[in-house]
Amino acid sequence: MSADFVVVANRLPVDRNTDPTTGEVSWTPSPGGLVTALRPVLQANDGAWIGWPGSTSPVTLEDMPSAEESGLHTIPVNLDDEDFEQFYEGFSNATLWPLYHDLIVPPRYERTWWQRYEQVNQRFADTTAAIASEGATVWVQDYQLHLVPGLLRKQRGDICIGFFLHIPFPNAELFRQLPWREEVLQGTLGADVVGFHTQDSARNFLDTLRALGYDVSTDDDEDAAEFINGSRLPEESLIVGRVAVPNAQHSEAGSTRTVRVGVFPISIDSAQVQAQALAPETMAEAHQLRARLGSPKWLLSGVDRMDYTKGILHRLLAVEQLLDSGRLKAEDVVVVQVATPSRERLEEYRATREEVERVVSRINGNYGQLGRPLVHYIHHGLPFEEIVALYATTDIMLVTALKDGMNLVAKEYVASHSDGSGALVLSEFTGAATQLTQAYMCNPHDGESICEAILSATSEDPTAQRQRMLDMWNQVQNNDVDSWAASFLAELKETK
Ligand code: GDG
Repeated sequence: MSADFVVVANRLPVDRNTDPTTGEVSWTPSPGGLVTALRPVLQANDGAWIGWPGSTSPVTLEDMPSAEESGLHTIPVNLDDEDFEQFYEGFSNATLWPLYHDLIVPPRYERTWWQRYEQVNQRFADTTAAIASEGATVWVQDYQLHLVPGLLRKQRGDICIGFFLHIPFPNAELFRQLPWREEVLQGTLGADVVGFHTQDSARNFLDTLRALGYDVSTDDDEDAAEFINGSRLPEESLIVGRVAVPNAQHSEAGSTRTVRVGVFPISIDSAQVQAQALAPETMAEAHQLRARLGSPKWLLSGVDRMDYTKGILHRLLAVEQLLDSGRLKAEDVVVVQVATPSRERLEEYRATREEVERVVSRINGNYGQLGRPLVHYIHHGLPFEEIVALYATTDIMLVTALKDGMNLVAKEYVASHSDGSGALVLSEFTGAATQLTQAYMCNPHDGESICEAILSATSEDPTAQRQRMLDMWNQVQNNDVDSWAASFLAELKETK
């Protein structure tokens, strides 16, 4: 097949299931904001999604669900065990992830991982080059695929390429640690439009390029501030800088191509999450859940992947500090922490889990009663319906990431409280903090700051608190994932 619009992402939006007794293979859609937003564009343009099916057993195109079954064409790129270890766990998640999240744990620089990253990126680029029709639009997603835009442009000068980074881009000093910094930048600059969640990330990217001698120009920053506060139409995308790069397509010396660098804060399917939260079944489930948790005065919750960037330990220590100091009474509080398993073979992730579990058990040991733990901790995924019921009944949502590209949990919580109930404690180090400015902000590196944000949420005048939530709902409602995708794609179209 050939497609006019191609999304390239590390993972396909479908999960492969093998029946343990019959060995029969089936596929279930893995719904996410990205696929929801892009499905209409994919369908209107006979589009395709290229990605890894999620298992290291090889999958052929014939094994994939038909477009009728899954609602879109899915094209597999296989990873074997070594690819998984070196490209995915290694270079993507033990080199780039910690480097881009400001060295919360030290990044590891391994030449074999880098070589594997190059090879796997080449495989993604080759698959894309074979699928994309003449003049197609290709949208490459995230840090696992930095080299794809450059590799693709070498093969296919006719196509229009976008690249979006879902995680933060670090400052120039940090990024320069990466032994393969030039290659990563050059790969990314194969795109026509490079997008980030925040101005900070976009500026870091441009500063890095400037420091390394690239020809960078930047736009008016005042416009940028206006957009972030939501006063501009979301369709008006925001380009904050331009980079002139040599144009390999033209033989004349000095011919250049312009790469636009912009801010496109991702969002959620706001109306869908709101509708789900307001559905009678969800309301009933939320009610029952609260009763099962002992109908506490204050229900505080966290929902995260078990990742050291999310500050799960920091929020639990803050709750413990509030209990120890008597500022919160154990009989008034219940905490729910859902921490879904993530990257469990990496040592830092195992250590994070152990630390979190130690503190959960210490708090419960000190403050729980028989049949009434203070912290309810779940280390497995829950159906999204249950997550929304939890959001709906939560009085204070704790989003205390040490560093986060955006953080969709914060937006999902706001969309589950469109009536103005609830309160959001939000780390200033999330992308979401640039948009949800009415949250109770905290600096998660300072335990006392988290404590104060929680106490403010328990004590502020209810009318003021309601206004905060309504303002944030207004922001999330008017800037949903559709407008995010539309603004990026409109920018990309303009470069054609
Ligand atoms: C990366 C960036 C950026 C969580 N537990 C369960 C569950 N979830 C869902 C949430 C939410 C999603 O997972 C998590 O999204 P985040 O944005 O909070 O975080 P990352 O996974 O780290 O995402 C991040 C994002 O990319 C998008 O660009 O915002 O900064 O790090 O949707 O609801 N869903 C279900 N069960 C769970 O137990 N069903």
